[in-house]
Amino acid sequence: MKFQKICVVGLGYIGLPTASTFAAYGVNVLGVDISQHIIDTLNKGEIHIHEPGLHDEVKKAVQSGNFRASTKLQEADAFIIAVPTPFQENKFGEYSGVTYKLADMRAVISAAESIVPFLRMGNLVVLESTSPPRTTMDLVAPILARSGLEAGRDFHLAYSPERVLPGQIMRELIENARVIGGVTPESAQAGSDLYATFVKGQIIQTDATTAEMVKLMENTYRDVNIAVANEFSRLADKFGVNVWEAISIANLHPRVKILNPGPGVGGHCISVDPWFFVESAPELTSLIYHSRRVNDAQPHFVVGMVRRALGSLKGKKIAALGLAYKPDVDDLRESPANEIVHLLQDEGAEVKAWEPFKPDANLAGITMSPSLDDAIKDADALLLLVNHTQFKAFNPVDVADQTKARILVDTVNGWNGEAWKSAGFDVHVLGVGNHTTRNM
Ligand code: SAJ
Repeated sequence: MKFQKICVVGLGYIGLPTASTFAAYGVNVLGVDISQHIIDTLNKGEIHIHEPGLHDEVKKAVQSGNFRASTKLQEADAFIIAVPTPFQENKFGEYSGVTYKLADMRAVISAAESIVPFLRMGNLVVLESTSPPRTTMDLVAPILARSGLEAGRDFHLAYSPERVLPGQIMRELIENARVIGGVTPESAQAGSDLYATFVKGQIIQTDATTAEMVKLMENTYRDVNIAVANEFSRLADKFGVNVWEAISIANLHPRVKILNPGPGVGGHCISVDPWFFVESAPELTSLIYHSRRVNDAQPHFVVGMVRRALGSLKGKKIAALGLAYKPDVDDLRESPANEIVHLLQDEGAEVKAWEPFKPDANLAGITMSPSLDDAIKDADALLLLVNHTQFKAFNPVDVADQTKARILVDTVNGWNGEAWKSAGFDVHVLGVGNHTTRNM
């Protein structure tokens, strides 16, 4: 199938890179979003989100005439839905005494509804938004049927999840393997034809519900594995063991690959997607549910560490270093560091946060420092929350000169503890128990 013109509905972290990449490969792309501000920004060749390489791509796409943004759809050969699927704010599910979060599918519903008037025989519609299993078949197909056309008979319908890593989206979009789940084999083929425009990785065709499950399985697998690493960190703490050493030894086993413990799991994917399984089948997802709970509780474990290092937190000055949800990104959404700052403040600590990727972030209830200097000057303790590459280059002796703090709490094993000890710091690393019981 040939695609001369496509509409991408939703111009966020996934929709915009996808739209601009299609444009770069010669497809005429109409990007659609409900925000007039986003539309105006993009049509000027500017962007509203940070992702390495994206600005250049969008600028070129606009200049070439291949990309235009609008709040209104038009007829096209294919429509891609790439809108957010967050949680519902005020509604929860309940099963056997367990409360779980519910997906808010309103953006997918209205995106599908907006396509109905423009849908024609032979078109292709692709849902990319991460969604609970069966969304394509049971939610999207019936909405599109309001056009009088039937999915799989009159037009093609497929689910194709994005699987790109924030920070490397532009490269991974092209290089990663791509799964396309069709409501029929012909729909899967049409989806493959579309993404073959730029995807260099393998394109795998399957049915829509399998593709939905694949996406959720990938992120759930990671969440469950981080949960076990986090639980190991608590056990190591209890038994006077260094979890980082123990993990590196265990990982020498040819069939073991334990992930890193840390202050918790953040971002808009891994901490969200497993709930879509729980919501769809609470009676079958005890492990997934409990892993989520373990990871969500990790910020409390960190606060316990800080309390152990500092005693009562009341009036204590803490410099929180790094607020992003993971290393080397500027995305502060759903960040465990953010939650930890709030929990410390709830116990009376005075926290100054420094995030080099967004020094002037405006976060409710958090005091941001404009510089490292300002954050650490009067601190009683330094709290390392994210393993940014630039933090690793810090010289402990220089830092010691700039702060009156002599306590360091490292939640990511980012710094060489011995060097910081030599510079006069009392060092507490997450998952490193007190070795007084060690027998060698
Ligand atoms: N984390 C740990 N320990 C680890 C690895 C990660 O605590 O060993 C934490 C990170 O610090 C962060 C969170 O987990 O807070 C998530 O980070 P991540 O790098 O694991 O993943 P995301 O959320 O940035 O991107 C994930 C990716 N999925 C997988 O690796 C299976 C990406 O490929 C997906 O496209 C993306 O979710 C998505 O959009 O779904």
